[in-house]
Amino acid sequence: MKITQVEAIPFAIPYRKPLVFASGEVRTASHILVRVHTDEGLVGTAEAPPRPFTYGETQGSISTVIDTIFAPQILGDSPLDRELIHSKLARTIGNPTAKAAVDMALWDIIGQSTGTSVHQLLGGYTDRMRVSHMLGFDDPAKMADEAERMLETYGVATFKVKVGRTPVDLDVAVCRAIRERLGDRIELYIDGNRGWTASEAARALRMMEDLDLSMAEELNPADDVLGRRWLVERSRIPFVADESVSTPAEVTREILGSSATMVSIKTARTGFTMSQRVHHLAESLGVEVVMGNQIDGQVGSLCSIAFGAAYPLTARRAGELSNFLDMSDDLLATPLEIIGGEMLVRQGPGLGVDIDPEKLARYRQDG
Ligand code: MUC
Ligand code: MG
Repeated sequence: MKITQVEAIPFAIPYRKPLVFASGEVRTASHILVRVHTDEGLVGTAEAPPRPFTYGETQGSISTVIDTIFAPQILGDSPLDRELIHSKLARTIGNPTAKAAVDMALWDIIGQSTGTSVHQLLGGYTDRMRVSHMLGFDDPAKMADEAERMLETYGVATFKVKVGRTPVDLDVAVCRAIRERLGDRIELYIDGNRGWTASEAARALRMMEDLDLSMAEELNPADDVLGRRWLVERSRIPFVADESVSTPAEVTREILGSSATMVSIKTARTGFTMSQRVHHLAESLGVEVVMGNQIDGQVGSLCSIAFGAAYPLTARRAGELSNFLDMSDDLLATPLEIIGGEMLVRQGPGLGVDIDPEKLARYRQDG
């Protein structure tokens, strides 16, 4: 089997409820749908979300790097030879979501060609995950309303609250409002997207000591090397590295450098092949993980759960799988569902991505 074509299709779907956080905001899902074709007629599909504020990629840069560098490098290769393909992709530095989408499309082909779900190829530990929902910046009452709605409508009982604004009291008030509204029915954790300094973050954590937060993510930049170590040493809850660990090597550096005590795994940036390495590394180091959300659409969320439910370590905590609910529409013919706070893995073969052709025609931007 040989790769005959790699498509990078830009599409745009507006958000009903934009997500605003310390490093940026998303109002439209302007993503790239990646389709890898083979001479046996199989097509692998995945999605790349451009996040300029996190990785420097844009919709234009992702389609350009795929069209002009990655596709010519891998045409004629077998989708089974992932290590060969990755050695070629690695000649271009950066571009994590472009590489990840190509990788996941290859796994989709391998699953289809063997009649197996990607989830089982990866590990097949469980068929479901508990779901965690990300809450972007807003007023305390509105954010508590949204958390209550998610709990009542979907049974979602884990919330990651975006923080990192100054003065820190703004975000402390939000976390307090959510905890007061929903009590011990929910798990609450925070993500600063590098918005605070070490001392601001330390103050905020002190002010929230009674709120039973379960984790704190990227409260200040990992590049504030000593400030970050100082903060992590004082934190009484696990400190999650997210955007500071976009490669396995960065995981090693941040964990061994005591700049984090947990790791967020995002298939949107490490695909399945590199996410496996991050997972195995975390497991070997004895470090907990959380399945993160790159503000994924349904295709991306389907990939996250295929990976997250494949291993005990990734399935242990609720995965961030629900923010596609904030979009006005999506591309899948059979939408993902969240029931009783859980999402089921989509059965294969492959990833089970069923793109609705009419929706793709409506939202694609390449004419
Ligand atoms: C998150 O966990 O940080 C916001 C920026 C980004 O890169 O991902 C999102 C969610
Ligand atoms: Mg994060």
